[in-house]
Amino acid sequence: VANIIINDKKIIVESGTTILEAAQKLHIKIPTLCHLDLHDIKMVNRTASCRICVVEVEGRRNLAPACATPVFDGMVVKTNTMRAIQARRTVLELILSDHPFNCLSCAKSTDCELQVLANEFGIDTRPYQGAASHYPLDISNKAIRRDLNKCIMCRRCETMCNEVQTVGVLTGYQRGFEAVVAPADMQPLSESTCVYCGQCVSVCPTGALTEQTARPEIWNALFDPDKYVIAQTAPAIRAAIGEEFGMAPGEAVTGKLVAALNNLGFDDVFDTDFAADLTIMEEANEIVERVTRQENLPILTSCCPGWINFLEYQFPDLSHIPSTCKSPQQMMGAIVKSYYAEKLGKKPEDIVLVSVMPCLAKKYEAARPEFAPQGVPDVDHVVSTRGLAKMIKEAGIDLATLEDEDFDHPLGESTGAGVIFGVSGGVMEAALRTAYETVTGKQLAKLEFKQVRGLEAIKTTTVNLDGTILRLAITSGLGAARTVLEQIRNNEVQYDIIEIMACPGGCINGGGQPSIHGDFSLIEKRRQALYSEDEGKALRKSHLNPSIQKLYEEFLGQPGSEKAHRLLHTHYFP
Ligand code: HC0
Ligand code: SF4
Repeated sequence: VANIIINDKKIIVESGTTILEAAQKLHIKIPTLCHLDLHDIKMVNRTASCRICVVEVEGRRNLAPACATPVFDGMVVKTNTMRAIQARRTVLELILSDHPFNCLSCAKSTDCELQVLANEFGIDTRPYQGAASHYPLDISNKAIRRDLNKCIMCRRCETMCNEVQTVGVLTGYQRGFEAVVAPADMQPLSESTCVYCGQCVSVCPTGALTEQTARPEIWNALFDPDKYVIAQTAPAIRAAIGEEFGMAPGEAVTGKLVAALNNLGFDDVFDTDFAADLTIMEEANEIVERVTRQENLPILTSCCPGWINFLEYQFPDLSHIPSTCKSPQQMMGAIVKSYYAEKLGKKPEDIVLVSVMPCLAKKYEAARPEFAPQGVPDVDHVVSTRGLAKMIKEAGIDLATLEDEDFDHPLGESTGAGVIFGVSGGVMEAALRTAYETVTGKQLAKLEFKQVRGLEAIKTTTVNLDGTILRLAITSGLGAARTVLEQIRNNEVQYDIIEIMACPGGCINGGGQPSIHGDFSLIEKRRQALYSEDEGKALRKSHLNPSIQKLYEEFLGQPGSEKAHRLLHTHYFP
């Protein structure tokens, strides 16, 4: 251990601790733009590239970057001397000398870490005028917008893409003034193997990585008298959108979210949780079939478009393992544009379905050509949690003060099993609840499968379903997925069912969620919000959802029927 003193305060810390970490323990704030500590997955971006965190260490001539300097016994640190503050200001001014000053029109405005620091330092002019970068915008795809002119080389995105997700698209490129973090040969993202997980966007401190927005198209649809406009909202939205309106993290705001969507003028507000229940009906059926026949195991639960892209690029030899079920987002689309369109007496092209998703890959998924039968997309537009919060604010609605409202029916009715899809382990648990009861005809004594819960990147366990032992693996974050998929490829492990979510922790930590600015305790709070909502639901098993039962009676027949296959199943790997 090391006895140290920071700003006259004594503390004892483990040796190897950095000055920054020790200062955090003392609640002393040292600003930084590049540092990022992903506690849950034990990954740290420690590039020490921004140099904002410099401090004075007694006995040393040079200022030390707090994020990369380990403490030693007897160390005396001062974080707020004139010299340290002046050095930070100079670094900031140099960063800003090659940064566009268009904060007003930047998508990241009011949520930008560079803007906050510039404001805290009272920087209101550009003291250094030098060469300015002029890179073209990368708007090559539906999900992510890259503006290299706003990149400050913190390399957080590189850590996410290379180390956490192991996709390896974003890397340091060129040197000196020309240096940027970009795909090889400065390709646009659409020509790389980017899976659009959005984890780079989540951690970008500035407006260099943001999302593509469909807000103008959605406003146009809402004000078009000839369109019937429907919203569906993903499980994870309700656990996070309150944060954008100053509500306590982890407060589920389902009723207020529905009220806000009604206020915006949607004709119907449906719940993707309904479609999650529907997915479970089809998927539990497929699981039981494949496990009984011992065919194409493990079965990989459908859901996350990030892993679908990842599998298509990196594991084409495992094309037999994914479930053929579409994701809930796409199942909702298929049902709205068929069953519900018939009920309304409307043509599919006169209905506009808008998905509210915590995920940027969902924008890409909705635009996949296989999900536009006869050229009419099942899902027309996708807006992120952040994007919807902007629309709500734009309309002058204060979500926090709205009275709760309920989803419209029939496609707004859901069970607790649908709610927990938004967290890692949730799809597995929902599938087990239904698979058990449909196979055995018995009632589950205990609904919760706690062994599949939690934020660990890889969870493995077995469950005994009335004599059938199922071997399970649940992973979140694509690096963890790679580890398990490689073990499967090499026949080193045998699993019956696996669940993969591209984002660490699941959709609650998706690339479209409100920024957490490095505070991972928010993810745990969002996780708890969804499990509490599950606990509070009258029905907690997908097969008990009365609107799902009616949908099968009136329209689909049985799970796995020919019609269910035509509308609700798909094949990836083009
Ligand atoms: Fe998810 Fe989904 S649970 S991927 O994590 O399956 O985005 O929240 O909407 O589609 O339901 C995201 C979240 C969804 C889908 C659902 C699944
Ligand atoms: Fe890498 Fe994901 Fe960002 Fe694509 S979206 S560049 S895969 S981190």
